[in-house]
Amino acid sequence: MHRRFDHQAIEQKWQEHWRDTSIYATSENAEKPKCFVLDMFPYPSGEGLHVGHPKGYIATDIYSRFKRMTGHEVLHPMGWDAFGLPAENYAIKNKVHPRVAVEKNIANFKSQLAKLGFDYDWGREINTTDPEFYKWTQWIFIQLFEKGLASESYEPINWCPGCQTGLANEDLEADGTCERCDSMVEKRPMRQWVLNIKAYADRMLEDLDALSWPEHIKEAQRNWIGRSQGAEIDFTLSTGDTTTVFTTRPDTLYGATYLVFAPEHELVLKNRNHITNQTEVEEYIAQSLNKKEMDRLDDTKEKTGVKLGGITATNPANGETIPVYIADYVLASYGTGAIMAVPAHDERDFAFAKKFGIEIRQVVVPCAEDTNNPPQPDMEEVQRDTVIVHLRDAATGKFALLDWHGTLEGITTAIMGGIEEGQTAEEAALAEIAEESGITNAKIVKKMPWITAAKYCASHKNQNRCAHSQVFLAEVENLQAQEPIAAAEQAIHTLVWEDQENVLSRLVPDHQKQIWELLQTDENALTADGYLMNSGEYDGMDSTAAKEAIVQHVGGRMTNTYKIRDWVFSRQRYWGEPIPIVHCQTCGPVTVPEDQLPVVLPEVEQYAPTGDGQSPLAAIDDWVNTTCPKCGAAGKRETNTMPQWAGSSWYYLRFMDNKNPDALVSRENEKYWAPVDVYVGGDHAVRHLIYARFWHKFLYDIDVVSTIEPFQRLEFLGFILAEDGRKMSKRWGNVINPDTIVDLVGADTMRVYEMFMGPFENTIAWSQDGLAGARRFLERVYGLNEHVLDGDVDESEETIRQLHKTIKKVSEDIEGFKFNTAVSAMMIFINTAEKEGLSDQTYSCFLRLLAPFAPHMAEELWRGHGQTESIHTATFPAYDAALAKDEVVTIGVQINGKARGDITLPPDATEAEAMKLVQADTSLTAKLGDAEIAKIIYVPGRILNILQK
Ligand code: ANZ
Ligand code: ZN
Repeated sequence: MHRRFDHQAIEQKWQEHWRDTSIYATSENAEKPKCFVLDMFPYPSGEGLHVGHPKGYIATDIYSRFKRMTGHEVLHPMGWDAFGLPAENYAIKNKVHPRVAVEKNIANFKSQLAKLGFDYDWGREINTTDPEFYKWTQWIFIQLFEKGLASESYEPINWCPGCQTGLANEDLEADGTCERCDSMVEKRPMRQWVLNIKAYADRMLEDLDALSWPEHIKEAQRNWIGRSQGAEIDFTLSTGDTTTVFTTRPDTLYGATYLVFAPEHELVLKNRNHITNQTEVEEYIAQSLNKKEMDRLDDTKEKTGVKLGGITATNPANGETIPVYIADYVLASYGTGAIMAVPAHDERDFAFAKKFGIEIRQVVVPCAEDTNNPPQPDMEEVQRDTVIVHLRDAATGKFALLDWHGTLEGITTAIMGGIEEGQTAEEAALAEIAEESGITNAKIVKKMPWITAAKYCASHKNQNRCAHSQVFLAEVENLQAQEPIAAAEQAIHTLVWEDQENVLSRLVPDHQKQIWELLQTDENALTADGYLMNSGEYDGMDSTAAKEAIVQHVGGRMTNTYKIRDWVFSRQRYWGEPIPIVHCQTCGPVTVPEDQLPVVLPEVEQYAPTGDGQSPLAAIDDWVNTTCPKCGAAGKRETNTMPQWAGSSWYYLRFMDNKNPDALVSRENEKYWAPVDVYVGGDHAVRHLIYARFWHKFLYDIDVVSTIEPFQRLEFLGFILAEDGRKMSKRWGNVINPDTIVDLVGADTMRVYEMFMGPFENTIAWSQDGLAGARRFLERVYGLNEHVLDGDVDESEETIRQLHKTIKKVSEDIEGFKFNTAVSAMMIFINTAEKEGLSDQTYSCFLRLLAPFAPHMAEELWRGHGQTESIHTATFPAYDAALAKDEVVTIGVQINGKARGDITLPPDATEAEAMKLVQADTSLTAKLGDAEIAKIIYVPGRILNILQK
């Protein structure tokens, strides 16, 4: 008879018991190795949790329980990121004080989390809005200020008209809208606090390599930091000023035919009296200030600009006088806000120069090596000037190609040949057409603006050649007028006419292909590397080598520039940490002394934003007016507050020592717990993870922490979508509340289901059928005691082997965050156990494997089996490697008959098990796509072939 699996009674009973016996309380226990497992702490929204939110919390719960059972002292805390716009906007909308709303929301979150049976040590709880917490956020700000990393700035910043506050670059979507409210963000000049995050850019880049983080997050961080290696070069203006440009291509300096300033550049303002077309210039400046950065960067829009009348510059490489423009495609905030424009080799400059009729001068020759006849290392290189001609028959649209014979057998080219003494390139082109095709009435249609080159070995001459080619497009109207081709020419090649679409594939070697492609796109700059031309003494030098040489020659400096901007750190809103600064007429900004921290956020009547660019705090006179901590004169408090990201930039440290009144974390506790061993969350590839790394490195520099990185390992979680495949949202009415699921099938079932859904990092839709499957599995586990053998009956060899394999698999999979395959290993185990029976001891081992996943049921069965201590403080079973050894084979997986990958499985695995592995392999599922499966051919131990409709 099956006992009824009464999840409600069981779960409630054990949750109370665990709480009463404090089995999850954490201490700094030097006897044990530590493990700090951390979730990205939530912002307690008014909506509460939906079933997607706990996915990461379930994973860390399993991981932390596993670590506890394998002998670690575990820190697995939870807290609240409760400052910031969402809390404040919610409060304004619902007409309650943000503090009251936050308290209520936290209570709700806690009750939701409690139902899931998590092992948090609530004694470590933190809340970023608690003055005892934000005291230390303010303390860090003061340290930053004192080290010169926090300062006031007056640069125009992003202003969100919806949220009525300034924002950091990180708070904007790619299209320039506010990440919170979707309003289009404007630029507004206003006083603000900024943190110099750029000072840490190099270290943040370099230290990424050693982190166990998903590669895509590291890449997102690299891109956000955006280091460009290049040089600064000084140009002299006719006004006597010197201006510095930043360039990634100093090798192209000889091709810089004009200079461009960002319209906002200070030298433009400074030199306004020299400018002869002042009105035009001022109009243009006004116009660009109104443009969004997004539009200014948009390369599909036509370039605009104005030449500065009366001002020229000198190119420091060749002494040439060049014109100076202002144009909004140059941004004031990047590099030095001024560029040397090289239209031949930069797309934006190319488009601009075409429009304004500025000289486009090629200085880099893209050069290909002929792979069929590569240059030989010991032969001398000879330069040759050549022409390459693509000839089109106007009547058929076909192109003339030459199939070569003899030593050049296998090569197919356009018509080509050398330029003789005294010949122009055009004359040479027509002469080659006549010689090689016998056509004398061809006309040149187009001369390509660029010279290209190929290096090859002319073995009959025992020399390497570097052929510089002018490229032409020619056309013939009437093919009748064809002269016989000389016998000597006929012997070395055959002329064939090819359709346009076949030309590219027919051409050999690569250089010929490149030329053809270039011919299709003559509206582009040449951005590739090569060797230099038109560059004085540097002609012929490789462009990479020429960079430093030219920079040195003109007295420039090799340097880096970064995309990452200063972190705009002030918000004109109420619900944030007050910035601990007093403004004094004589002393300027002065920090609040440490013994006066925290600067407590005062109570206000009106906490809605004022919209005039002032924080609501500015209206509270008796709070604002104070005395200067330095000189005692009258002073005014800073009324801007910190951004939402302040508290989360260091909160993980406070969990290590959350009640310490004297330090944000004691040295001993930090030494014991740091760094976070595993950090789990999604959605914060840059912002939070960049800010926290920056603050951590700063805290390292001032000797508060002992590690250079906060989060050694990061596991990125894939989200759970609603059953309809959309994001869960009130808007779509598809939100599932975890409370409902817990009432219906129990927390253990929901936990097992969410882990079994698929690979942890995948985004997967919720399925009620899947949930039912997890429940059936647990019901079978619940009845497993009926298969426990009497003490005098021996367990089968198969059960023993299966147990050890399962222990091994579950241990390794928890460590590797492969929870789905850990669950499936346990499912396979109970198949065997039900069939073969299992010993008392095996039963108790299995319960301990299950405990991290289904803590309530495991505890219930464990105690029912005569145990008096909690299963969660028991030791995780170890396996015997010899018994766990899997007899597995790797078999090929074909999709529609094509080999697409492989899976590793026992030779006797079923088709369903094989398909499960396929489903768990993202590269295979990607190849499978959505097409329905028509048939599966599975030969155990040999092959799996999936045929689709
Ligand atoms: C001359 C040049 C020649 C450039 C060439 C490129 C190619 P990344 O890679 O994004 O860092 N640049 C510099 N400052 C700029 C600014 N404030 N606004 C707009 N463009 C700016 O880009 C660096 C390149 O972007 C620099 O190198 C400069 O153009 C331009 F064949 O200098 B270059
Ligand atoms: Zn003062």
